[in-house]
Amino acid sequence: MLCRQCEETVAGTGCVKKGVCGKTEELAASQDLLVGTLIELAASGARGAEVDEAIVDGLFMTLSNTNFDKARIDAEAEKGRALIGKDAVIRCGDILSLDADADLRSLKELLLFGMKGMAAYYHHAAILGGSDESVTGFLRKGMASLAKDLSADELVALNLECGSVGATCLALLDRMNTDAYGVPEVTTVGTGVRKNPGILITGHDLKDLEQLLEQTQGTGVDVYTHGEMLPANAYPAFKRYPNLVGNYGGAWYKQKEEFESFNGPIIATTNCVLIPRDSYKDRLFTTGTAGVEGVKHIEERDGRKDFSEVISLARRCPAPAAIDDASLTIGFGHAQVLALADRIVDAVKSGAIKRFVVMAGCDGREKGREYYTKFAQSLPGDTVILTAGCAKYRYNRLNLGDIGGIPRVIDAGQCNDCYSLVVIANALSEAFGTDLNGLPLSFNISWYEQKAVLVLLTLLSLGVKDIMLGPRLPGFVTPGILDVLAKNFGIRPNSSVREDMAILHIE
Ligand code: SF4
Ligand code: SF3
Repeated sequence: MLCRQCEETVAGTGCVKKGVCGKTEELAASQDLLVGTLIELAASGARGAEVDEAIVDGLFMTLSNTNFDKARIDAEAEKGRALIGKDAVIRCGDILSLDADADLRSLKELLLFGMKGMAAYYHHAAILGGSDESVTGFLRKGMASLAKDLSADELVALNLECGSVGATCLALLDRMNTDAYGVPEVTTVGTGVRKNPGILITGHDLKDLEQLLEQTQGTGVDVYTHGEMLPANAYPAFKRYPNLVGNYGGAWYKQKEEFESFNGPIIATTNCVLIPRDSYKDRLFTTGTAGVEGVKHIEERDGRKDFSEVISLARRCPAPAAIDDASLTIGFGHAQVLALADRIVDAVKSGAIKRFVVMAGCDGREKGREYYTKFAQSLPGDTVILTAGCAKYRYNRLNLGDIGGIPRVIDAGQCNDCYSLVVIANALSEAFGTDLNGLPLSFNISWYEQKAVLVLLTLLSLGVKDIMLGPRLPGFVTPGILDVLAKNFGIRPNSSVREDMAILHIE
């Protein structure tokens, strides 16, 4: 195997025996075959809803920390093969087979990983009834292009197109979420526990939460969010459920300890799910594209998932053990921030706010990610952090205060809500009559998986320059391609907090 799609890849170069994430060689081979099948499917010219769904779901299942169930990956590849035709010859879609030239391969990997992120976001929009042929059409074109001999220029253009279609996809998801569940409201969420038994729900799938909340009414079972489900607490449609208690724990990589102490069942709706410890394996359930071998998977039937087994298990379990009892302020989607626009503009004009720093992205388990906590702590009091994704867990308990009522951490929600950050940045550009690069706005992005790759491509397609990326640069980017990214877009790695503050014009 050779997998280097995420930030935690071994030595920053590639997992070759076993993934840091727990992916085995056998599972990696199955995932490569699935990707190869999707490339052939896209190249076959086959069309239709089933084809698009196969590409979207198949790509999402190969995203880091999403599906560790070989049988399900193999079944998905079989589905794709059947759509091509019974004589389909599938070449393996592993990274070495994509191109012989290292730089061209690197550009193809960047494209493939960006498309994995796009597939994940599109899957979420599609669950809520959203569709957009420009997204699915691009995924077919982009996947088919991986099998072609293309020049570096053609591949760079495809990557930028991926980013720009990514913006469309994120806008669609934003619309579907707010149409279904209302506009997120600024909300204070507790992290403490109550005495009832509880169910913990993690991942990004809001529809799963909706069905769980409906089905737990009157059962005496509480519901807690975990990881990327935290922002759900800000939606009006979920706030009306009295048994939605709040958020339990932190980012995905802490789940082995936190799922243990939760005591009750856990539903993993998407990434990030980890291979569980035995201590809670029998309490873990997956749904949707998520999967782990030996862990019960809840299928959807006629648009409904039946969580009765989870609820009855919860009733037999002790209440969760408290981890802490903090208050987190969330819900700063674009609607809430734009409502504050006049105050924000005034604060910038008066000098009360000197700079915004986008610190969106992913969290992860490496010690080096303490950098983001230190960076947030070291920011001067006249700086505002704009965030989305699980990266926020590195600093959302720091109580960084506010500037004249404008919080110093503006949390737009899940990584799925990155579109809000784009809307906010565009509104600032308009207010100040400058392009994005002329604003007092810096980017210090932390990445882990492939949704972050898509967001990065989206920012590049919007013309954003000088993005700082960490904690390590992608292992799939060759020195040659890095040079192109540095020269044309000013992308650079992070280093020490002090040096980076100076580079990002933070005084
Ligand atoms: Fe390694 Fe990341 Fe691939 Fe897992 S997803 S095998 S940790 S590169
Ligand atoms: Fe996090 Fe997995 Fe990327 Fe949604 S939950 S941001 S890492």
